[in-house]
Amino acid sequence: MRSRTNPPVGRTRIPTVRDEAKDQRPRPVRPRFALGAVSGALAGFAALAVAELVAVAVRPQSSPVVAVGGAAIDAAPAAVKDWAIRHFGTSDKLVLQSGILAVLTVLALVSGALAVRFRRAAAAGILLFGAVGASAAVDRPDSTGLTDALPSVAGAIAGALLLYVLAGRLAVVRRSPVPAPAPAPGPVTGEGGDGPPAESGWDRRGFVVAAASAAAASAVLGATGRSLNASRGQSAVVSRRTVVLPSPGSPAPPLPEGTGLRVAGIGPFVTPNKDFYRVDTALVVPKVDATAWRLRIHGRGVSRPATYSFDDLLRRDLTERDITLTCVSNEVGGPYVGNARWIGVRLAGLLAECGVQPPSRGGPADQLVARSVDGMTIGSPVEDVMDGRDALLALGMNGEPLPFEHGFPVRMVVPGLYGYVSACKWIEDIELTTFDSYDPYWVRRGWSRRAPVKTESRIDTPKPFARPRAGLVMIAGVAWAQHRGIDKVEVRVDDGPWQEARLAAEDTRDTWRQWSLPWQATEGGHTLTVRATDRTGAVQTDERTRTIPDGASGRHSVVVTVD
Ligand SMILES: Nc1nc2c(c(=O)[nH]1)N[C@H]1C(S)=C(S)[C@@H](COP(=O)(O)O)O[C@H]1N2
Ligand SMILES: [Mo]
Repeated sequence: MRSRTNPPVGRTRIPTVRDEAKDQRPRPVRPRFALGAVSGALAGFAALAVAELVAVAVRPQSSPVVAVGGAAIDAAPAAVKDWAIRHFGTSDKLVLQSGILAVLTVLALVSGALAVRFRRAAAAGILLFGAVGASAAVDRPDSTGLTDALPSVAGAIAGALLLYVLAGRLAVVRRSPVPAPAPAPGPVTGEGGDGPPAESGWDRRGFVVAAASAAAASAVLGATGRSLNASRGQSAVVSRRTVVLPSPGSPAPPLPEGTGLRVAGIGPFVTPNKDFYRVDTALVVPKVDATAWRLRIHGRGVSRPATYSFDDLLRRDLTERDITLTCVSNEVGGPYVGNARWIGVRLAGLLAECGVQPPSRGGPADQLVARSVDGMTIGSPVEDVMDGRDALLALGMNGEPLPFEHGFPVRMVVPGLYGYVSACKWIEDIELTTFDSYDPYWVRRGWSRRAPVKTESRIDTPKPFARPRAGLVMIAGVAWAQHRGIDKVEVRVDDGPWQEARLAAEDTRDTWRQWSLPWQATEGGHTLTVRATDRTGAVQTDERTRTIPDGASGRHSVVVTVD
């Protein structure tokens, strides 16, 4: 079969005005792949815009990009996710969404190019992408049902129709080889003064008009949808603004003098909320209305299951504590650790009220599974939560209600355990169960069931590859071993002896400690290494392990060149 793009000269050609103006040189029929690709992109854009608008009526999380992104996060192997957190940090979600948009763009361009030849099939392809988005949305753990499919379905139908129409405008109107003496009727605009319409071979003006109006309409719909989605959750915002945190019955002891060292390059002892690291799987931060929020406690050995409102918790005797939170994905020397003053309800008291006994006192449940409004599940040892440590259902962080990013209205915080086994944000359900019978979210993805925080230390200054002047240089940083406490920090220059650093005052054994060591720096390259010893006498191991499955180990080193 001959290629249709290269018809034999003189057999098929599209006469144009220019043809007539010049000689009757034949001109091959060229499928307009580039314009097809543009149509595809417009169709994709329209689909997302319509989906965004429909998501306003359903819920922002049901929009296809968010749903597919969420599914991708859940499906990604632990190593990939860990890598993403480490390399992109808090912008990992932005990178993911941009990646999804890039893939969608390519798919749209290809569909559009194909539509020039296979109009129906390409339109059906757009519907298929819609089906993928719809099923991702319905399958999300926080899905509210089939309605979550609506944004993807509506978007796909709009996109498919648009592609079908635009590709129709691009379709070549085949004419006989002899130029028609008079304008022929056809699906063309033709009223303009630019020549006989049918002879242009395709509906140029119709295409431009349809494409431009589709682009404009999509931009308006999409922008409207975006801003409406962004302003959703107003009731949650209002409910947060009206929270007044009572003064705690058990306040945190005043910070001792000197918990924070005055060394440039080392952060404050209490991490401000705006600087506090954020690690979670939520592409859209849940906006929970505190007045409608409930927490249910139930499960094995819960003789008195109960449901609490936010006001129920606010009215209780509140406890305030400084607790340092650490992410299991924090590499040696990494930034995913922060210290805050939390205020909330002691979890042990609440559990006892519900009749829960820890395993050491014969309770049948050894795992407490916290579930969030977005479907995250986080499992902590019941024994740890009830052993007397300050495991909190936190309502406040550094003197204000929890920021939405950090779990408003209520989250868990348990000293000594990594966040993924303790710090459930946007919590709404606590189920008492066993480690044998239930694996929560991260455990299903290869992380350990139990994960106490490892003894770690970090050099904050000098920075890697810094070029300090010879002479006195302050080496300083932080060390943490929550719930055991830090006893000693030592620093070694190159292969020299371990030198004991000066430790800042200890707040509690649940918080990190700053340290510093003055160093008479001599010219040349040097490697600075730190190690901490916790109060059980355990020295931070030299053995390097990855973050998976239960947290990185090893010692932080910084290489500097002294001038
Ligand atoms: N609902 C929910 N809670 C969550 C997570 C999450 O993805 N979803 N991530 C956990 C992890 S891995 C950590 S380290 C802490 C981080 O808390 P932060 O973002 O307030 O620092 O939250 C924990 N709680
Ligand atoms: Mo984490």
